[in-house]
Amino acid sequence: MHIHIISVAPELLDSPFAHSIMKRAKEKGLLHIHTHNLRDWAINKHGQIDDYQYGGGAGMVIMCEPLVNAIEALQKDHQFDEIIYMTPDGDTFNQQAANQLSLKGNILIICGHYKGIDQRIRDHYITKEISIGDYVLSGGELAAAVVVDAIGRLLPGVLNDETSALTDSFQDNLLAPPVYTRPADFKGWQVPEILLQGDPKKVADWRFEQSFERTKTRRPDLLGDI
Ligand code: 6GU
Repeated sequence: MHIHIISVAPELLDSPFAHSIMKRAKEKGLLHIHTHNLRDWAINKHGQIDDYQYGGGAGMVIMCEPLVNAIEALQKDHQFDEIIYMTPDGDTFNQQAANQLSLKGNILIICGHYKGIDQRIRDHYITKEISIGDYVLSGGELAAAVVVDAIGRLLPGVLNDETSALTDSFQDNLLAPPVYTRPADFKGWQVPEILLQGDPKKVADWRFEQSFERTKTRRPDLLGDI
């Protein structure tokens, strides 16, 4: 899968993909991340990409011209399945959205900054608008990193244990059950006996019960969807 990201601060996107599972996904050739600096399409030699908003008010707005030039330059070489704008007023991201995006081959993500991007770009180029939650970040980069991570780990072959993404919290609208590792007794705190006995059916039933109870107390809203 190829993910292109247009940003005014592409350095923010280096570290999130340089470690652990995302690093492995890239090394295996399963995930290709291409970052682009919007400033490369600035409208003048001062590097201008934003301007005051019509109607007045604080905060700069990213201009149409540099962003359209950036998008169209990339479109010459790539056929994007989605052009996504990261914005706090977008659709709230969740596991289902991650699952759907993980099936695409080529996506372009645009990170906003300041007051955002000119509405005409949203009207004419953007196919999906995503927020990662009800709070405001200073730019779309960290949100884009969250989305790319959530998508990247779903790509076939990225996780070592092919089944492990399926048992994540949210994948079946249930939170994940508690997990334990050695020792079985730590300071007198015991691992539940059923996990030590090794009866797979009993373990599966116990995990489902724990998931269900956890979801009921912590996130009853999720159970409404079952
Ligand atoms: Cl996608 N962008 C910004 N700037 N803030 C956010 C967000 C996105 N999602 C939640 N807050």
